[in-house]
Amino acid sequence: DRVPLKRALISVYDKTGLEELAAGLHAAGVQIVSTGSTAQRIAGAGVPVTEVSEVTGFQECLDGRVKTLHPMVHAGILADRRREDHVAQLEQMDIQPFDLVVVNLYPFVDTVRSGAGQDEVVEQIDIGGPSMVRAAAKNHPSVAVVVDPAKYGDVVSAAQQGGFDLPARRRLAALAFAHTAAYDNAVAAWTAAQFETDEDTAEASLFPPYAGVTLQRAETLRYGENPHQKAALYVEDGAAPGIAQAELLHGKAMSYNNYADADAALRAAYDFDQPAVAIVKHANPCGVGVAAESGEDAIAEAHRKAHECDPVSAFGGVIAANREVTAGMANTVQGIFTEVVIAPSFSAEALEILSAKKNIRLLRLPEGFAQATGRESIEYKQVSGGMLLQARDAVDAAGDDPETWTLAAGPAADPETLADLAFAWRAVRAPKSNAVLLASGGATVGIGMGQVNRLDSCRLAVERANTLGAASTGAQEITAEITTAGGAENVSGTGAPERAHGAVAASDAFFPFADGLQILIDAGVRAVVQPGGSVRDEDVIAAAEAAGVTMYFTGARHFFH
Ligand code: 93A
Repeated sequence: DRVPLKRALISVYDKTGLEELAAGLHAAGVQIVSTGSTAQRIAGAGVPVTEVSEVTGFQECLDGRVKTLHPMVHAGILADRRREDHVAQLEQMDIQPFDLVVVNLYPFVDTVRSGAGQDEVVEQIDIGGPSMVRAAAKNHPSVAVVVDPAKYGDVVSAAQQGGFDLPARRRLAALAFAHTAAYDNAVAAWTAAQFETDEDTAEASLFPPYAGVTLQRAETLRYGENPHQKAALYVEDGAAPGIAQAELLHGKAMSYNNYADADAALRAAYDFDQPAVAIVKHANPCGVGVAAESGEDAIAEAHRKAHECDPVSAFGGVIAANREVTAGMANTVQGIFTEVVIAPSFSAEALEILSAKKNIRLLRLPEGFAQATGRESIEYKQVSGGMLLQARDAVDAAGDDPETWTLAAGPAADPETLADLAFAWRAVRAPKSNAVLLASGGATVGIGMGQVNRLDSCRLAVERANTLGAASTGAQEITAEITTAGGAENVSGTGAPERAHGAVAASDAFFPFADGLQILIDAGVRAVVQPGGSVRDEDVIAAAEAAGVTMYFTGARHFFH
């Protein structure tokens, strides 16, 4: 089922590898037809080439808008060589068939990104290129189509070996259709956005009528959230680099849950400017810690603090660091069963220490990740029958800066308390709502998350602060205990410190009643930060005042579902 490559049509904007391709095809006896500057380049390399205008009998016109849009070209691509009537018609009309079409398109997306004006962008909407690509892909029983210079080596090999076989032509056709689909998606999204701007609804232009999201499969995963679910990783064309582009430096392939948890851990760790570590289990942080940039081995210190919050849950966790992983941090992590460590980099020594563990996955973030977490990006959430879009949440809303907070109750916080409140406010964005988080000294000490009422989140935060502390039992000990006993249930908190006492608290949304706050106050929390804005704020303020507890209102909310 091979179709020998006798005649090729080549029309490429990106001339990467063109000369080698043309020389290789010529050497294999393939006749080459080509457009304007592509033909020039081929001829320049000393390879014989026929201008497409010679084939069509028409000069390129309208500044190149019409080059290949001609029956001599399209009938040559579209004739089904298995059909006698098609073959006879070609002969009748003196049209020679093409066996190979190599095209890449005008750089539409790059032109949009360059900030070019409308007319310039419109000129980069390729018409003839996609027409040839789609025609060749449709006629894959007779024609091979190539849109990616990375495939030129395969093309030359195929030319030498009697052409591509049918399965190969099918795969190429699928890639080609995906390529033109992505291209048209980008054109549609841009055009819609222009229309919005014209209507002076620039704000809505973030969400054009047509979303234009193009996803390409990057990896088939072993399974989904559970072993009986099929799953794959797709990457978004043109998206800012993220977890989907991270590089696996060591360990088994990432699982579906690993990806989800690693993304959640990054969200938490990258909310901080100072060195920070977040440990995630089941998409929620079980510890977040920061350390002063100037400190000795700051990232190891941040990890130690994050781990001490809840060593029980940290067992089997996913760890994200926003600085290079050092040997110091690696030495601690290697003693704790950990699924994934993700960071911008690993020191050579850290990589060696952690690579000694077979079951850990080490991931390096793609270049430019830190800059990619901004508000300009869009988040999607699938709902049945459609998709919700929103601007990404970031800790840069009006009200996130402690300087803008209003003192609602109690004495103004001293600088140390204010620093803890600022930390808690950033950290509380990461757990799923309802979230209430206790912190002390740049570390979470108790996190209540994912509850259906805020009261339960307060109870959970306090209970976890007072039962899961590492200080009494020791992280290693607990880890060992779980490893042998096989479950967190077997770990008792007896003798744990009352870490809620003297801690500060943050709540991701306002307290609807005073009862939740009262639980925190009764546990000895000394300062609280929350958005404010409840109809019962007066009751909440009165409870704080009565206890002499400091309370700030931010005016900003960070729900996360
Ligand atoms: O302007 S077009 O839409 N009209 C055409 O007929 C046409 N044929 C090929 N663009 C067209 N092309 C594109 O020209 C190809 O997709 C390719 O990107 C480019 C190659 O032109 P040249 O060989 O002159 O560099």
